[in-house]
Amino acid sequence: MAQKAAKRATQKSNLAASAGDGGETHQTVKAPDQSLTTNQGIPISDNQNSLKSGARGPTLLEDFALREKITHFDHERIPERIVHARGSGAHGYFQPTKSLSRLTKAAFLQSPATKTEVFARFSTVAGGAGSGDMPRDVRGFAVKFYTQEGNFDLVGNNIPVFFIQDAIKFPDLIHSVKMEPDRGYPQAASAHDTFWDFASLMPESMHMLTWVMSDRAIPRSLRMIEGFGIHTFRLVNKNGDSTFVKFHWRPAAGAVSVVWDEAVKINGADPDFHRRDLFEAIEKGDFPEWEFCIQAFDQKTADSFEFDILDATKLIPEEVVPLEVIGKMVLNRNVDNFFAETEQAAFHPGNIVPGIDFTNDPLLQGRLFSYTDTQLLRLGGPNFHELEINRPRCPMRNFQRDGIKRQIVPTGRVAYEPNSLDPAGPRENPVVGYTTFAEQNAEDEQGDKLRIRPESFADHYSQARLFFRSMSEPEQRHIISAFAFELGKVETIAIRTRMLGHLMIVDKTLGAGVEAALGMEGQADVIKPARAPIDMELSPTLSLIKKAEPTLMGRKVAALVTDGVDEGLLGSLRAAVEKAGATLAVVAPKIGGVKTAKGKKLPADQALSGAPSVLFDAVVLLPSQEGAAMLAKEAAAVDWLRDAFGHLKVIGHVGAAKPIFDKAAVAPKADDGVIDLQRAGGVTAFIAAAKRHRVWKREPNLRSPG
Ligand code: HDE
Repeated sequence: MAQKAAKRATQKSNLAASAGDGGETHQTVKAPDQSLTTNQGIPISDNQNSLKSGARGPTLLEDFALREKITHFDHERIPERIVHARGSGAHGYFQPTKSLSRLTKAAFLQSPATKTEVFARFSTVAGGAGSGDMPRDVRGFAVKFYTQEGNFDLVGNNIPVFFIQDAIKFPDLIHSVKMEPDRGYPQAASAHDTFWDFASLMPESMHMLTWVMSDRAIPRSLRMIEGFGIHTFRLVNKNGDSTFVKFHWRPAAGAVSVVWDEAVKINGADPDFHRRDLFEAIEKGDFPEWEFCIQAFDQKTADSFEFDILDATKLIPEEVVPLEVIGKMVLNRNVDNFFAETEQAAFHPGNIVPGIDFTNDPLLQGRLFSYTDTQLLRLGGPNFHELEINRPRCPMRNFQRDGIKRQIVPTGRVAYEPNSLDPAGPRENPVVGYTTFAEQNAEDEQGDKLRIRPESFADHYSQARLFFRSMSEPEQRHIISAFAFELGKVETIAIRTRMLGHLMIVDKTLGAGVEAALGMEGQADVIKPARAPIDMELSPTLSLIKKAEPTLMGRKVAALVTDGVDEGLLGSLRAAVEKAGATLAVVAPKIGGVKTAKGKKLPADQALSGAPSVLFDAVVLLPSQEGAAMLAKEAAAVDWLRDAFGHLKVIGHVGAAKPIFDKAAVAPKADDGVIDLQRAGGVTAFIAAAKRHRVWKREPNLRSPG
């Protein structure tokens, strides 16, 4: 006992600890309110040993603490989302930049003084909850606004159009992209036969496919994606006037992507790349921010389009209907508990507030059924609205009762309405209550019951052509490479030739480019489009590269150092990087850090083995002469440089790094994105180049589309 007490006294922790008879650690309470308990509140005396009959005897069924703990553990998992299973969320606020009263009566959009709490969840679509963050995939962009008139959920994506026009095709689409049912792979990847089989038989998916094969599907960060509500919605003002609207989110940090080879490597180096990036940015106060914008238009404008505003495979170019900024969203608080908040968050496009309304888009109409239905299974019953993350922040009162896992305890004898026994109870409110916009303007928005796709939905190629032709040259190259990569993974030749046939209709350069990249020249099927595509006015704002503003805000620069590093240069680099709004990570051969040229200890942020250059936006190599000789023999260091160069990053270096450059076969003056930091103005030149994100002109010498 005395020994145990002595041991306890030497413990650094504020908890008392001792070793049991088997040498196991026991940490015991210091204060009475610290007692570990069962879920029933019964204090637990020993959390290390189950109850046995004799020290080496059988475990007793009577051990309620053991039974409760294991039972709860056995039930920890809930069904993951059938789509968008992999996601990351954060809290924040929304604030209008002006009053939108001219278009909507929605209370949260009336005044810049109103701040509305929000919860946002970003996700991939195809993979399971444990899949990596970097597949080529659409990203979900779901925002729950806890407004004073109830919850409004804008459940969108980072691409403004969708694969299909009618909800009845959604299970087929998702079955085709998920892992194939007999073999159970591939996980989180569209590069397989079933997806392209379905897609190639679904001409309406062509526009979305060009987006999904573009850089948009491999974003650099969740903080750097655009978001779209996709469907046409309505805004309704206090006079009852309706205006059509498309919702957009524009990231303050710019919309930026990585290159495909980088995405593949990031997924291996850090499968949580996006989740970690979001969490860490918020943790250090670098709050992600988006502008909330609308494209508002009337029926006359809608009628002037060559496409149907109810067709979710079409967008409205910004050049035709400009974006109007109406507010901003800032995410400034991480979740406290991933499961309780991010996992249990239940979004639903049908969560809508007065002043916003649906349209007859048949995809949206189907979604209005699906989301509640799926939560009933996933969250185990009809009371998921009571979970902290889902409950409205305004009062909620009605006569719905009971159901599994009910938390609220209603009082009184009345659970119906009308009633005379509870005159103070909840009643209809015809003044502020939600009223659906009743007027349907077009003749074909009402009538006989038909299973029919309107003819106005029949042009499946014009906007795919618009998108491809509006891209910059590097982006077009990436789209061709992406199609070639994906179709190269498709084993069934007939699926490849069918897809090639569609791509030929979209754009000859695209179709022929993919044919050549596959080595399948002249093999495209001849496909007759339901409606011949037209050439639309190009929309440069669809291109990420064309509209990119030079910036380093929120980016990460890495410095690879060794013993003997010039700390003066590192210091001025750090100051310049931080001044530009980015962070500098010191990467060293060992996590213990290095000794600078002046003999000072320099701590490392990361060890080279765990920090390949794919995790950073721009890199510098600052080894000493001896350090460089050592790193030139280290594959991780040579790859660090080779990959940074191959991924078109801006690279700063000192002369001593030459042996690493030689080994990586990169010329220290390869192009104006490889910068000698020791030359006059070297650091400034590095920052200016890094702000341009990538050295696109380097690419054609490094890889062909195939
Ligand atoms: Fe979803 N979708 N979806 N979807 N969706 C779900 O709801 C569905 C569609 C989107 O972070 C599910 O809670 C149907 C378009 C996001 O929790 C489910 C159709 C768009 C999220 C569902 C669509 C989306 C979901 C699965 C075709 C962009 C994640 C789990 C009519 C505008 C929300 C869940 C989160 C999630 C059904 C099409 C976006 C099954 C039937 C188009 C961002 O209800």
